[in-house]
Amino acid sequence: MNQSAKFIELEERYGAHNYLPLDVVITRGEGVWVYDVDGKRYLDCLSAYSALNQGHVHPRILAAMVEQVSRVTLTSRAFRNDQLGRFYAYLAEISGYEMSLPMNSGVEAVETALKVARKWAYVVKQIPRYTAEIITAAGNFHGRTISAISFSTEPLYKQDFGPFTPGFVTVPYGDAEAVAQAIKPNTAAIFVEPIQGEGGVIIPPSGYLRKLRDLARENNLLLMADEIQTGLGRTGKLFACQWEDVRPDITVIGKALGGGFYPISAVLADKPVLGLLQPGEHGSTFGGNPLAAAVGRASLQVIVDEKLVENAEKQGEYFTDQLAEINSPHIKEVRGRGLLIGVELKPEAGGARRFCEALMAEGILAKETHANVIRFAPPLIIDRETIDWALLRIRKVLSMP
Ligand code: IF1
Repeated sequence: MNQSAKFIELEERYGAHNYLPLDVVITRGEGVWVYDVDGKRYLDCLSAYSALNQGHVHPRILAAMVEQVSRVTLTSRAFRNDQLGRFYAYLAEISGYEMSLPMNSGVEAVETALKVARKWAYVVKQIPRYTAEIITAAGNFHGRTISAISFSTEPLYKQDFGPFTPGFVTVPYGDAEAVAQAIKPNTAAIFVEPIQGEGGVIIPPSGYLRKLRDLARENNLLLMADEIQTGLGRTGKLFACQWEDVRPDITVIGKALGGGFYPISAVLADKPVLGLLQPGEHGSTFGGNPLAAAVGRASLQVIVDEKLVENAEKQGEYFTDQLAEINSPHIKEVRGRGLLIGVELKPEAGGARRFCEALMAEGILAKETHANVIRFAPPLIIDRETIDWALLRIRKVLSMP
């Protein structure tokens, strides 16, 4: 029995079975590479769903973490700490938003943003209490809480988990006219992903976000973007909304904000929105702790100093172009923005999973999304030589029968 089998057996026996992972047991990561317990090396083309934009165990984030971890890790927000303010200030400087609110997981920041939008609707827009509606898009993924699954359109994520949270309407993604039709006097906000990651790397028609921005302005609504997966450089801009020069009223980030070291998320907005929260109305035991703040600031600094946004754009363009040139009978479409790339296979290709398994055998870790899309989203530190290394193997796998 190899080493892996033992660990897989333990997971299967004692853990809940809410995942079906590829059977690779990772024991070490460095940059774009991970190593399994049997010593085999793989290129990480998932980056923990974009939480590892800076690569595995980035030395600078590691140093910031170690420095802070031996000093003080948790104060609670009952007291102040000397890290949080510096994290806020740097986030404001690079994001262009006046304020932020730190949480831990992505979905907590989503919930926080939804609460803020509802409060804004009652206090500022003055719609009748508890009638607020938020417009969301079909095919969305915003996390796993009951409210987030309440407006999911994926049966797998919600069946047997009701009753659901009211106050959400869902319209087709990419269709600004459908959003316009759904706006009512009690609409508080429009909430979308600029590109749907889990939805299968779905890039909306150009002009979509711009139109939503205009609709929100004309109808006195908040435009809210979930940039948890698309933000922090992944698509070749700091935020994917910048591809259309759109600045949402609220942007939610997470994943790479923690550099892969620590769960850190945040809601970004200006004072007229985020400033509405009063002491005691919202909080989190761990949100904004000094360790998170130090790691978060270092994670952002790496993105800026190493020009990861620019590298994502450049390498992403090359990677996508090269994938699009692959002459495989299985490929239906290649689409991508920066280093968020989806290769959609034809229905008759037999599903993306078998290709991900074949890629794994070749030393590449990628994860299917939906049944027919292989997602390639390596760390943003990847270089051209490594992409060429991957392309050789991807071509081989896509040429199998
Ligand atoms: C899983 C998916 C990706 C997200 C967006 C909020 C969240 C996510 C746009 C919630 C999280 C993750 C969660 C993870 C797998 C992964 C995922 F396939 F499920 F949809 F990335 F594509 N908004 N996405 O992508 O953030 O609370 O998890 O920190 O649930 O298995 P979280």
